[in-house]
Amino acid sequence: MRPYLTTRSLIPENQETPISFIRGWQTEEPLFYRRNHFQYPRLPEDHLFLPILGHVQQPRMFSYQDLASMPSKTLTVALECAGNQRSKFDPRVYGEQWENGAVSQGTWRGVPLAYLITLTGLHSTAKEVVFEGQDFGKREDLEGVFYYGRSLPLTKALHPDTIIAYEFNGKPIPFKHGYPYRLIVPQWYAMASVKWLKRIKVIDHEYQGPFQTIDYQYYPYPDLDKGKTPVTVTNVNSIIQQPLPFQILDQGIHQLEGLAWTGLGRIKEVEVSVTGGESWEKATLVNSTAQPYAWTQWSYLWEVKEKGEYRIKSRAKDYNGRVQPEKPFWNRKGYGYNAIAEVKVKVV
Ligand SMILES: Nc1nc2c(c(=O)[nH]1)N[C@H]1C(S)=C(S)[C@@H](COP(=O)(O)O)O[C@H]1N2
Ligand SMILES: [Mo]
Repeated sequence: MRPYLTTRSLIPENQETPISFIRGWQTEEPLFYRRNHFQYPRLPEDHLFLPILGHVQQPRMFSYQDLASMPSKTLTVALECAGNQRSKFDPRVYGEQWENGAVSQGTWRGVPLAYLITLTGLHSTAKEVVFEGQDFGKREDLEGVFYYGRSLPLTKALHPDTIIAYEFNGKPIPFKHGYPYRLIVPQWYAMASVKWLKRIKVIDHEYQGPFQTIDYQYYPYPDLDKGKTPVTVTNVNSIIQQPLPFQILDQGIHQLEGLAWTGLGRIKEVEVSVTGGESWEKATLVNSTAQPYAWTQWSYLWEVKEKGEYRIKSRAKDYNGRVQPEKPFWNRKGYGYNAIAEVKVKVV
């Protein structure tokens, strides 16, 4: 049997990738996780035109031909949903109950937004850039209808690797992943990478859309809005792909395998414990320096002589000194889970 997506909800479609079975550099479309707040949009006739307007000197409308003829960048980027592994929070929290498959990696080609902004110019009052998707619908907590929209501060919007993508893994972006244009924001959790871009608007204040100010905020207290902070940069994280949870293994040598990624710099080290966290050994990193925004594969040869139950753990560190914690940072909406990964196995 071949691996398949696991459905968390059908309307809207939320499905996780079979991450234990993903090898190599790119997650192909059929196995790439899907995260949607609304039903898929119906694209209007003018969907190939992308306007940039607002606090710019010269509003512009870009056609597909315009974009395809401009200087482009091709980046391999691990996209992780901020709610990935939400099901592991204790006490439990509301929201899609993702296990560890709301993360995938693709190669995106597109035009740096900074390049497009050189063509429109900016007003001195410009503060944020708002990205609006074509998809819309109702929310449980507010009256009315909302488009999916997010903003970026100017510094991140104008980062040379923030791109308006029009290709995924060498082809036009698949419809479910944002055709024809998708914002790709490397290093940030994937809520920032707005699909089905409808328009881009430069504003002179802080964007107040609900996917910015209500969702994708860390709420540290169970029932208070106090102390909320926005979800932005992806935490340092790792997972164990092999062995599988509760796998039964023979005595002998086994290759432990997994992935590690971070939104700040690069992965420096992955440590593995086969003793439930008492002792740690360094794993071997594959391609840790190949692409700055891609995940790193790790492996470790484990020789097990004694029968019994084992708790295998992995812990990643990045070059910014961040390391996966023992316990996750609990927050009311369940974002940013990155506690040390664990898999229990039995050796017989
Ligand atoms: N227009 C639009 N963009 C969106 C979303 C959405 O619902 N609508 N979901 C965001 C979230 S929360 C995630 S995790 C990623 C999921 O991207 P994928 O479905 O390509 O995996 O898209 C982001 N961009
Ligand atoms: Mo997400």
